[in-house]
Amino acid sequence: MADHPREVRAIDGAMEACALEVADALDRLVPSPEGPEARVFEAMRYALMAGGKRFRPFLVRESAKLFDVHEEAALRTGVAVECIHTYSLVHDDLPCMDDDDLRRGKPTVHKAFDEATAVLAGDALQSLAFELIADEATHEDARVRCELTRRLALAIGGHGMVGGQMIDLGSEGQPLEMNAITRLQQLKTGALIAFSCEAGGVLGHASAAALHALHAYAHDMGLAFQIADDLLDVEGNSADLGKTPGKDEAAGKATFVSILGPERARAQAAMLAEQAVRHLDLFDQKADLLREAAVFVINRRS
Ligand code: GRG
Repeated sequence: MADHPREVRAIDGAMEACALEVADALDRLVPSPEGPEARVFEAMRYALMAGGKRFRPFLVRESAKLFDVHEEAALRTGVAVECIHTYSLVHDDLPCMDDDDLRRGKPTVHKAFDEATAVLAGDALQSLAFELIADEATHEDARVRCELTRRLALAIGGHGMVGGQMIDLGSEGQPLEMNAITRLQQLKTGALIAFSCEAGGVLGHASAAALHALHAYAHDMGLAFQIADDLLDVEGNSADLGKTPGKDEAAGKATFVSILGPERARAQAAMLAEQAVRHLDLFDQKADLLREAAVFVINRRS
């Protein structure tokens, strides 16, 4: 897929605006450190406020726009997803998992605080996400809040993100095949990306056909995102990435790039991005930023 500089600039601006809104909302919705338990909130805020692209809240916001969802509903749901994503990064960086010192350009939470605090901060970020989604301020319809809760729990549990992480931890030094890597990545990173894309539809009482289209879009775009991540791990630098590159190879992990090689991996990511865009055909121009997001994920540098 061709890279259109003008369109990429459009999404860059939209993502920047979204990231600022998310930062404000995080500041408003995440409790301030107070009392004897203050340290866990300090660690949560440290991890959340370290930046990041806020790509998942952006997906919630753009999918919600398709169904004219109230902005605050989308923002609160996006903040919940960012809390889950940040919890997964905090736990993934722990010595018992990926053992990383750098995340989003800053010392990881267990380095800046300590391991026990990092575990607890991740746990509390997960709880906070569900607290936000279950709150009436997110949506007046309790069935919508239940459906979001159910879908989020599925996306991040043993048959979702945690399951993917389990397979990943067990696969170091194992010669995984394409199908196995695809499933691992669909669970580890794809499921939360899919939740983010579908959440706007759930908030907006979307039809089954619209939800199906968003799921198909997220499936292909999520895999393209992961292939780009694998390429960045090989070709990126820690200044752009804000994390240590080369970890997959050092850990002997099979990735899309180790199996396909960089050129075929790049071609596969471009094919998936084009396919993702086609799944949005039933939506009008309101889906244009989602269309651009599929191109953004394969051209990103961090
Ligand atoms: C510990 C339960 C548990 C799960 C961890 C998602 C995950 C599972 C680990 C993260 C490891 C990793 C680097 C995966 C690659 C894809 C990914 C999630 C990249 C980081 O997401 P970005 O690029 O990061 O959206 P920012 O910092 O921009 O938010």
